[in-house]
Amino acid sequence: MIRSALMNVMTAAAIKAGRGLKRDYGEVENLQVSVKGPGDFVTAADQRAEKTLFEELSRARPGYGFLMEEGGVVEGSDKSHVWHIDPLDGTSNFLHGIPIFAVSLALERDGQIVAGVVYNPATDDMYVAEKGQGAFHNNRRMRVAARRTLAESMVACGIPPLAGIAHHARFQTELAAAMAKIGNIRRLGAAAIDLAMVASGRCDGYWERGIKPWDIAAGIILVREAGGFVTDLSGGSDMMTKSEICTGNETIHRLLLDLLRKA
Ligand code: LIP
Repeated sequence: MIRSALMNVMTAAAIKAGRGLKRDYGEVENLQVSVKGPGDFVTAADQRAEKTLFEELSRARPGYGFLMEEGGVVEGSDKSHVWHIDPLDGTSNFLHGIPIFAVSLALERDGQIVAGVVYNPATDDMYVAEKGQGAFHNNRRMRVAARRTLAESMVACGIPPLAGIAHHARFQTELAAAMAKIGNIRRLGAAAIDLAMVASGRCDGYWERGIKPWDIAAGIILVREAGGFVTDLSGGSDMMTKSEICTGNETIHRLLLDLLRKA
């Protein structure tokens, strides 16, 4: 396990925010049958979680900046450090009572992601990584899967929602190519969880277009510290600015990237 002061701060903040989300998640079940539905309630739950994370991290590391899904950019006096915060990744799953969502937070130091935490409070799964110290799932070291062929692999993806119509045609082409080569394809609905599945060896790869920096910041270091490869869909390292990602062990990442490029 990672015993650094930084990881203690991050996991404590994630657990506190997750405690509130888990309470709210229980209420969402009851709201499914309400006429208005749980939409507004989920937005409030998302904002409560983000407020908890902002308060806890500001107290522990005064001066660090923030890039948050709900609250946007908060400039800090310490220009070397920025928190990347997604208080509730997998919002639609949460809204529909599906227990695949996470608190996702990462620390960027001098332009590099140096630590990440992905915590699913519904299942009490804590995924952590810190640069040079490895990646862990509930304190057990994680390694990416060792499979070497797409045919034997399970690969996660991001099916664009109705609102992501700009990505529909490209995804349909990619999915057709992927289905012709990959053993099993899954759509979990939360990028942070997708990346935790790759880091923990449950999924062999993952790709998605149209994701946000806060969706993937923590998961990127989970995969890298678990021995995996992460690039954008051109094979470069501009995932956060291009809002796209391709990941896996060295072989599967290369095969998946090649497949998608040719699609
Ligand atoms: C979600 C991502 C997911 C993507 C969804 C959505 P959110 O983030 O984690 O991978 O496919 O469209 O962007 O909105 O739940 O934080």
